[in-house]
Amino acid sequence: MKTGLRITAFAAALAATFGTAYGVGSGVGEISPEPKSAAHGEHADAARPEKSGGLEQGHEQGETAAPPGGLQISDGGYTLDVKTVRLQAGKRADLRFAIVRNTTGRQLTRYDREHDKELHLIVASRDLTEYRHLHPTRAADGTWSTPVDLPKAGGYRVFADFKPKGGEALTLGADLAVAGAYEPKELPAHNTTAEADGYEVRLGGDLTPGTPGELTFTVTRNGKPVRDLQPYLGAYGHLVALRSGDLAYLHVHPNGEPGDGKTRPGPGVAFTATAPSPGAYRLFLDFKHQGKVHTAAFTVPAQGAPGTAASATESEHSH
Ligand SMILES: [Cu+2]
Repeated sequence: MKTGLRITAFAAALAATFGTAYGVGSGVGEISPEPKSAAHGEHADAARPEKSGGLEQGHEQGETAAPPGGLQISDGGYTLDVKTVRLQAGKRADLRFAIVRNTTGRQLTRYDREHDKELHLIVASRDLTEYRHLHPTRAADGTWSTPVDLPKAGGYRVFADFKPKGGEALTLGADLAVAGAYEPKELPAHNTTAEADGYEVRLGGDLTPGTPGELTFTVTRNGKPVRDLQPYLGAYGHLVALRSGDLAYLHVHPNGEPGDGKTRPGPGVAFTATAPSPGAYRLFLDFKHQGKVHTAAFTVPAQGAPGTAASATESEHSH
């Protein structure tokens, strides 16, 4: 997708809505913070004419700045109720939770599927050295559960990424404690190549605060490009970016999809990403090859201090 020129043209306008999501072109594969409600509370289900297309099309320009997803346990009229708030390090156990509608106190049972699933669950350690992307099963009463085994003790964050039926996509986040001897780790150093189960993944491109940029992951094995990646969740890769320091959640998807006539099954998988702020981000790429899903992790700095770029200075005046 050659959206670069359009993106450049929009740069000044985008800067004014620093931290919000942007709609560009068809919207396929764009990356931005999770769509958020401009207004919070009871009207989460009310149709918003400017937000009709779900996760991908839900990113529109011209909205007021909203925080990235995952920072709140309750948003858009829904609350993440984690029923298992404590686990034991190294012990496999069920993680149970539900999405509760604030107005009724009832557990949500009707969802719109996104990327093949009603709900995506991400579990990450606060130090960003542990990551799980899970697809729990839902009981008829709306209680979700999935087995999880977290080898390291410490503070974790649980993210539920879902779309209530007819509503707006949301990512809610809640804390999870894993008991055991806790050894906080430093954020892994900036890297542009990562090893994952014998695969090497190379990252090209940059994260620039407030500006969409293309990130390309190239998958090789034994020095040979992998050209037969398999679709996973409707794409050739699934990328989650978490901001170091507060674990703000950016759910991102590739440019193009399998079967669109132009997207190849590797070795490159491209995304368009917008960092909501300067800082360090941890990127987790899931890809599927020969029937197995692998995860490659990267630490990526988003460069540029606030106020140094002309565009960032402009945003000061827009308040
Ligand atoms: Cu998922």
